[in-house]
Amino acid sequence: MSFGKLYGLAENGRTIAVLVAAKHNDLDIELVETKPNSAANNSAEYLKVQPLGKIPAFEGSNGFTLSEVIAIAIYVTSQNEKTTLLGKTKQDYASIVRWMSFANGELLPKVGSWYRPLLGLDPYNKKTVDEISKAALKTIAVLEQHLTANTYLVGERITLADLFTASLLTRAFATVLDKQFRSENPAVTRWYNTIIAQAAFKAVVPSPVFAEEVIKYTAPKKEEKPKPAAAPAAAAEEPAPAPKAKHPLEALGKPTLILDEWKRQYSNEDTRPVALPWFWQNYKPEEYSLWKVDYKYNEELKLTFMANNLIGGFHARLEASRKYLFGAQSVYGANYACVIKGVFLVRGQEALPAFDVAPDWESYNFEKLDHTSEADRKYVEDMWAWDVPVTVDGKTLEHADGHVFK
Ligand SMILES: N[C@@H](CCC(=O)N[C@@H](CS)C(=O)NCC(=O)O)C(=O)O
Repeated sequence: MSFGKLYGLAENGRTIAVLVAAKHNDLDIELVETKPNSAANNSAEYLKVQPLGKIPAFEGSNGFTLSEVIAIAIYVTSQNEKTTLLGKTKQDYASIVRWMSFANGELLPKVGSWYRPLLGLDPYNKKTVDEISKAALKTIAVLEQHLTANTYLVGERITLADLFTASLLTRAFATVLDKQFRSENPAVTRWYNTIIAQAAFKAVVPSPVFAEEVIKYTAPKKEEKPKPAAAPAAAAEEPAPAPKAKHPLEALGKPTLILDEWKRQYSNEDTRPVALPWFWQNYKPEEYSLWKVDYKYNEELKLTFMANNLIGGFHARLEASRKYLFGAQSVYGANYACVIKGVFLVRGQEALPAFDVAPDWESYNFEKLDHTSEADRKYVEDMWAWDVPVTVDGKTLEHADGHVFK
């Protein structure tokens, strides 16, 4: 029976820490994918479990709830009366909590502030990133010094402190603790490699990523668009009161296929057996068009979670067109060999009026699909169902992650 639910994200270090601790004790915990700052974790219900709407948060099958990752990890670990992960003595236990607090309160905020702007998750400022990288390295130096004299963080065997700290460092190793860092910090590197090779760790993170070089910040691609043609002279003479900018697609009027109704079907019904047949029965080709929307610069993509962040950012920037669009875009493939593909349903017969609200629309190729073609219909379904791989240059790329714009 499941011990409880963990609200978090599979690639999130704090979530990984709890899942690894649970795995080590053979506790079955269900991960409920929860994005920070999303509507779901700002619901009154979620805030009862995590009052700040952050992740991770725990909800036991017996109704007990807990927030704060250190508390959750200790609670999960202590379910096994015989666990060795919490040390032998009171001093061991206090030292374990010391390292967990160090990792959660000192290390993660600093390495996170280093890689988050590089990943486009926080605003980028070179000077700030340079400064924080120095602070992060100074903090990791504490670990390097300790692990030069000690095999593990506490005592002579692996404890929760090791599993926890290594979990919190997974994204840092994937992005900023590069080859050069690793050669300059042999003790931390040796220790990290030992911890990630543990069965419980491997079960949660089968192939941790190691950055070759510190990832580079790439500004969103955006080309200056020519300004729309000036209004006719007569109109220009009499300045009209500033009208509330209307979306150009509003001119198309109200369609008979209500987009929200389709979005509800997609969200609430099983995709293949119910939602997709509903879609084709109700699709109005004179009101909407279907578009393949693929990323132009796949060769620049590195880690799949970074590619997925790119999709998330694009969708956030499409907000002004939410009334006119539905779509799903996904990352297919693996780290360093992935592509972004997807299909959108667009109000009207052109893609641009809906997409050019996002400054990075030019990073995507738009290809109109034909709803009467068997192959195109299958393509739409596959892109919205996320259950089949794609073939690119003769290689099969499995579905890795994605975002639905609805
Ligand atoms: N003190 C909390 C911090 C949790 C936290 O900051 N989680 C991040 C993700 S790793 C989050 O939810 N961030 C969203 C936000 O700060 O709004 C804990 O230790 O569990």
